[in-house]
Amino acid sequence: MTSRRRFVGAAATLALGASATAARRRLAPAWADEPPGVRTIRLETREVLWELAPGRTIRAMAYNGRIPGPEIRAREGERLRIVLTNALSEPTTIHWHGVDVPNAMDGVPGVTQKPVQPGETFVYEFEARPAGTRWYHTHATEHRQLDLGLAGPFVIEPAAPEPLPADREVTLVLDDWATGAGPALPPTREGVAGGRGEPGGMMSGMMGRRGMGGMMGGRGMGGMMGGGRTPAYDTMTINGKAWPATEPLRVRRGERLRLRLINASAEHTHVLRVAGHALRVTHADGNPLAAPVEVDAIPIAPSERYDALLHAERPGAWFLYCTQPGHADAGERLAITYPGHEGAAPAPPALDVSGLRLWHYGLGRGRALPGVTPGAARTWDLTLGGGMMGSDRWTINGKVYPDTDPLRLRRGERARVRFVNMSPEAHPMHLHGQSFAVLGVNGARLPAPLVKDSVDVEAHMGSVVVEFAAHNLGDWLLHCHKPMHMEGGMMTLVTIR
Ligand SMILES: [Cu+2]
Repeated sequence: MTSRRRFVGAAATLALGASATAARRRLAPAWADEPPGVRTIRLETREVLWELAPGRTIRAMAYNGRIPGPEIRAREGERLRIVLTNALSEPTTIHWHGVDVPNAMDGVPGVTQKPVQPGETFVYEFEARPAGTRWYHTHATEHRQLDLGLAGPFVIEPAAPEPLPADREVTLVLDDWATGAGPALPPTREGVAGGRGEPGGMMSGMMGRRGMGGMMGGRGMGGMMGGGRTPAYDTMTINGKAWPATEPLRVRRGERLRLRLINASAEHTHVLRVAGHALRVTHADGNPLAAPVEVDAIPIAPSERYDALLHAERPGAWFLYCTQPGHADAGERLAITYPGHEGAAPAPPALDVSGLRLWHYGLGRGRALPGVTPGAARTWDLTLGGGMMGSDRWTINGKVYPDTDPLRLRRGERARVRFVNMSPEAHPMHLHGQSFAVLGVNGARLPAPLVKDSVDVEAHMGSVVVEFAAHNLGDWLLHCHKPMHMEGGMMTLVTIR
């Protein structure tokens, strides 16, 4: 954009002989009020009719008419001014997930800003950092607006070149939908991202869920399940489309692709696999690992991101798909084709993951987290609870937001948070404003801390220990990223003064 603006400005001056400023104002009024060194991006929220797949069109909410919203690409440190115009008939805000924005730009209604009312405009301005696969999404009546499509990818390119370059990048946003048009998929209750230390433990959890799926079969009124408010999710999409409407990925032999995987789902963990190919995980939540980790499939909890390298070295036609029960059939697959195999039908997705190498937190070695200096850390124990007997009440230390106790920190202090999950569902816990290092999972210390901003705490006494340096001033939300759980109370504040 910057170079294009310069070019347009220069061309106009040559052609018209007018002052560059006047020419620029006439050609592109939006740029006229743009301070030097700032790039302006415009996002408009509005209701749309969105075709998930042929014959399955729904009333949804979109940024700039697209689901997911347009990919924002920025250079690390670049100053962005993002102008949000709300053309919905209800208030909204945008949260910049994984970006260390100033507190007033964080997009949390009632905490960092007033909700943006219908017809209003709000200007977000911040420096894009840290580098990595980030995303943006609504933070207002999130259960409804996130479910209806208000999310998009946000890629911050590092100032230094990536140590493992790729020939091409492909961003894939995974999402779950409750359209009321199909049988309900089994819920992802227990969580698989942490891995329970052993793939075997994880598998038994998955078998358990498959059993639950049968019990949860029918769909209730208005696409909602009978017990509680969890919608009956029936459609899974990749970049806003369900198979067979997903866009095929055409690759050449020898090509190296960087897949940027973003789970924008409200409820479901996805286990992503490319048939016939290994995946090399290079980044967790956008943050680089010290070395890539080769796996066969990657569990991704809601709000998590993984970057993975795919080396195209097996000509044919293959599915990229989710191995979770029902997901691939509900739309979560796309065809990967090599030249000469464009019309070929890939083998049906194999859902059995026994014997496969599955990513889990214990496999990744993160790099040092900037700002985390040695020294004593204050520790908070947060017990995640609620959800008993189908209740919609989700708690931290027995309390429901806004009655939860804030974690009060001074800038520069180090905080250690120990999550223990006493509830029957997994909770992907997300901290705003700064990333944390994951030190331990389910009682085992990780070989090296993994830097993330969301971490899945597995159900039934799963635990996670994280640590961060309080460096970003303000009031930051720490919450479960399943919107029904956050709206049910599983939120607290981290205040940094
Ligand atoms: Cu939760």
